Amino acid sequence: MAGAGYIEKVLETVKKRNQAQPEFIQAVTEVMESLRPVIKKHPEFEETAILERIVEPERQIIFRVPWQDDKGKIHVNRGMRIQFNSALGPYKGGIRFHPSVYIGIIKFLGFEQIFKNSLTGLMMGGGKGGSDFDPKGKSDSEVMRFCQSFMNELHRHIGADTDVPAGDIGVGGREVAYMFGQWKKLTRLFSGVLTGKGLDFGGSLVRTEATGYGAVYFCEEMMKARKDSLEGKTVVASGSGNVAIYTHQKATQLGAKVVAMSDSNGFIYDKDGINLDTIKRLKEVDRKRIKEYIKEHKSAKYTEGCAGIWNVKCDAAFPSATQNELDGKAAETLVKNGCVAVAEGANMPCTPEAAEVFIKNKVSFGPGKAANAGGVATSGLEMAQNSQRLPWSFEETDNKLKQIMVNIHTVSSQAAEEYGTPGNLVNGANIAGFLKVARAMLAQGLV
Ligand code: NDP
Ligand code: 2IT
Repeated sequence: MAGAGYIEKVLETVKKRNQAQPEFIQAVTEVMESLRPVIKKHPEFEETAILERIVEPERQIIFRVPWQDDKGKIHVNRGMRIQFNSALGPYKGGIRFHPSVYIGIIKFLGFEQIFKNSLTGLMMGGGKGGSDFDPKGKSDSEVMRFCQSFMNELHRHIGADTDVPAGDIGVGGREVAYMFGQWKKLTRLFSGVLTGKGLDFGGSLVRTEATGYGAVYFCEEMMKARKDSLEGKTVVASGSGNVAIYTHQKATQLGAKVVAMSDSNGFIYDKDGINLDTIKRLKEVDRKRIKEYIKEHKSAKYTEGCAGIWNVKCDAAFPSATQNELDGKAAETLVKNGCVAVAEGANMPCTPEAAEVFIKNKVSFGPGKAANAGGVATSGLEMAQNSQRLPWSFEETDNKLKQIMVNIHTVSSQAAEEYGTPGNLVNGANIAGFLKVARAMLAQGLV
């Protein structure tokens, strides 16, 4: 039978080559499992070793990042950029600063990014970067010096038509701006080399809101498919960073009530709905812990430990913090409590066991590479505006974002159906994202 044993062979090599990188193996395994019917239908992908090629990054760059703290003490962090796949366009993907970063995390993120970027319909390849630098508790000057040192090496490898980084965990507008300043100084170029820039120097309206808004637009499409909507629904969104904050904002605009949010220390529950102005001030301006919220809102309760958030009863859940934050047991609790939709705002926040529980119980489940594609999609729109040297209005950009999210839901649903698992958006997103990349790789020859 065409394809028999091919997936197993590829997975075996991936496991052997990438030992001690469980997140990368997890992400690859999920995609490969989805691709079984595709490989059967398209023997040309096996003949041209598309899978062997797609799981191997085109290039991996690892570098030293030395920097001095405010007291003059020298620190050395590790920086990296994985340029995973350029079949569809320049490498594109965020940069993560978090102490847990190592090559396996950046590789899993870069791999996911290939298919996510393909789903947006824009011309973007897949990449990701980061460092084990911890921005928590650092002064602005320390963060600036770190970003400058990081760019001292990274600038050799990126460019508006080569590789275009953006933000991710620990990297927001402040860090992108510092990196952009250093890029400009080193290269004497003012170009769209990074996205998520400030609005005064080439950033796009809606990029700040885009991932959260996009996740909610995607969830609304899943609700529509169930002949329902988010209006009047109770929502839980984990995390309290960029994605969670703008998920809250859009879900609330659509008539839902967000009752729980978290950070890595614990979660807050407010039955009246969490006040977003307070969260934005605490998190975006003061950079404080979420437990401070209860000092200002007596109706709210704080619980130590972030995993407990999934015990909060809700109709829709948006895991928007980090990988593997929602396991099989948490998924069962959500199902028992009546949750009907889960949209992954974060990358791979649900374990494979959790995803299985949702799919088995007919919970509408939007995998990250589909549900959180709004961020990178709007980065793609920022690149388009930079090329045109023209800014677009909020409304125009938001409408394009919404259209892209609706389209991702449509093509993922169609692929799921066409390849034999109707309603399974994990399979659908993996297949629809893969097919475009695979066709492009095939057409471009053995490179
Ligand atoms: P932020 O840095 O703005 O916020 C991250 C949030 O998640 C914080 O509340 C943080 O809490 C929490 N968090 C981080 N690590 C952990 C952990 N190990 N355990 C528990 N909580 C944790 O990042 P973003 O909001 O930008 O990113 C969140 C997720 O969304 C990530 O998975 C990212 O890859 C994904 N994503 C982001 C996009 C974007 O455009 N920004 C686009 C698509 C996906 P604390 O402050 O305590 O660390
Ligand atoms: O995971 C992601 O898609 C992001 N962090 C956003 C990447 C981007 O280039 O905007």
